[in-house]
Amino acid sequence: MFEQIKLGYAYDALEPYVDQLTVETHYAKHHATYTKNFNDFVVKANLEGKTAEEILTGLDKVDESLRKGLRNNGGGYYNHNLYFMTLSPNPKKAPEGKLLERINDQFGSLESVITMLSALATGQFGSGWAFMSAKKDGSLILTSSPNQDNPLSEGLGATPILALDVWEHAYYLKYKNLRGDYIKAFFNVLDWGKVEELYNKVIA
Ligand code: MN3
Repeated sequence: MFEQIKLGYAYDALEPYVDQLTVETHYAKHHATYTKNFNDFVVKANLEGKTAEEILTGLDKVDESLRKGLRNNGGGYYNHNLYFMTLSPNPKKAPEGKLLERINDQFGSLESVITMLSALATGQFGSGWAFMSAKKDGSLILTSSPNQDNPLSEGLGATPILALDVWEHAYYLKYKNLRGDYIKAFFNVLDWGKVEELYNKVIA
């Protein structure tokens, strides 16, 4: 059984950047529903015991009638776990160590990564996500995806370590049509310490 991560903060803890009602609805309704539906599909597809990563990278092997449900709900389960675990009311404002070195080598600076991710998130037409993902060799990729897809289900050979949700349910109650303002706010509560921890796990 897959379970939602436990939130390490109260629903109102990300105010004023992400409002209480949005966090509560997003976590307790949207994420909870993806998780329930994912578990139902996992049972139907006889995939119990596999990790979410294994399922999302192996979608080509499952019965076609179950593939879309696993892709959408497995992605929804996985992406939201990543999203909620990397947000914090007391975020570390920049990574250190290997992740910072890699960012500087590949993209020049943390500011340019934030600018590029913001552009990907702004430019994602309709519902979707922007991701920073890491490959085992330490390289980073910045991408965007529609729906609940991610670099695992897209077969990019990289593990997401930062997930920026730009579905309207992630911001509409507070920011209405101003997706750009929400994206700016997201980076105010993004915990680079957690992103760094996830990066170090991928390259270990
Ligand atoms: Mn969402």
